Amino acid sequence: MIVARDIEELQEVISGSCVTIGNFDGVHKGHQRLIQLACDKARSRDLTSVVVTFDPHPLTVLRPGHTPPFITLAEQKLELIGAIGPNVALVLPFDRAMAALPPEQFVRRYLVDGVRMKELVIGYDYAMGKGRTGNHEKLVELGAAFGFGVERLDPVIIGDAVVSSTRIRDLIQSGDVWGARPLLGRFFQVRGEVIRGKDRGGRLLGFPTANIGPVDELLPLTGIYAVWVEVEGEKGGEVRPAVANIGFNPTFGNDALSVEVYIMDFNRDIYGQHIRVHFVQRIREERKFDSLDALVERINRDVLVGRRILEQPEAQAHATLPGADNS
Ligand code: RBF
Ligand code: MG
Repeated sequence: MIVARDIEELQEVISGSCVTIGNFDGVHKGHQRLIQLACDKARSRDLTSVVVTFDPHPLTVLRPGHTPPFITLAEQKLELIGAIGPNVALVLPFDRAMAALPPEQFVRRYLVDGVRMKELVIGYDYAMGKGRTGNHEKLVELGAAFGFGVERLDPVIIGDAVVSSTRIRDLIQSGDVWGARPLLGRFFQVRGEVIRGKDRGGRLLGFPTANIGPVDELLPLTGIYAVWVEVEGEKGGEVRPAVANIGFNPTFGNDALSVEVYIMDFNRDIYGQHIRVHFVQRIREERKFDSLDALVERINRDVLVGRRILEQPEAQAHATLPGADNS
């Protein structure tokens, strides 16, 4: 997949394209189907498949300070899109000027002149441009004028409701990471660098934890989770069974929020390394314990429960593959 950030890079190489466009936060089952269809359609018409998306996410420009936390940051989003197999990802830098473009101008500049679009595939609720005036009807009209076809897909329904980024965010923020999995087609993942924590997990409790540095994306509800951890740079992207705690460590008088993982059967120093945490299932909420012994005893049990969860076949499938379809 070629990743381009402006249309000049592409004009020489594309003679006709099938495009899909969106913010694609989470690259969920609905997005996956859209992108897959754009790829299939491109192949059958001898067109270049192009996924158009934006960075930063338009909401950070349109509603600064009021954006939801995102399910995927730019880097993971591109990995997930790339795994589906389009020829090109066009990542347009979104700013106020772009936001102010009427749909006809956006379509002409970026899609028709930019990537020579012949076919456009959009989601059921897609609308572009100022005031979302570039809806399906408008795009069909523009297609007639500029010479491209428009196909609108039905929503993907899982468990009686439409798959949407908002629904997935709600599930994750309520701790139901297991429920989010079929909608994502993979486990919800958080990435970060291992930073120094309070250094009391190993010393005091016998459970050293890797604390993850400032996490910019969405975080699950506080609590204890069964997770898979990938340590960057390990051969073959090995995944390790682990339990995570997202919380304030109330037993020690409420620190700042921390995200930490106790990796089972592991004793390497991984400070400064990047890790990926795949959230499989929530085990319990964080509590204040009356003694260190009581906390240690409970963590021991969490590890056993975590192991048991991770042994389930559905908890294992393809946990390492960024684009994997685990549903
Ligand atoms: N700290 C708490 O105060 N309450 C808890 O319920 C709690 N549960 C934990 C469960 C696991 C699996 C792990 C790894 C840690 C947990 N901790 C909990 C966090 C513990 O306080 C922390 O690891 C040490 O304070 C070191 O930072
Ligand atoms: Mg720690």
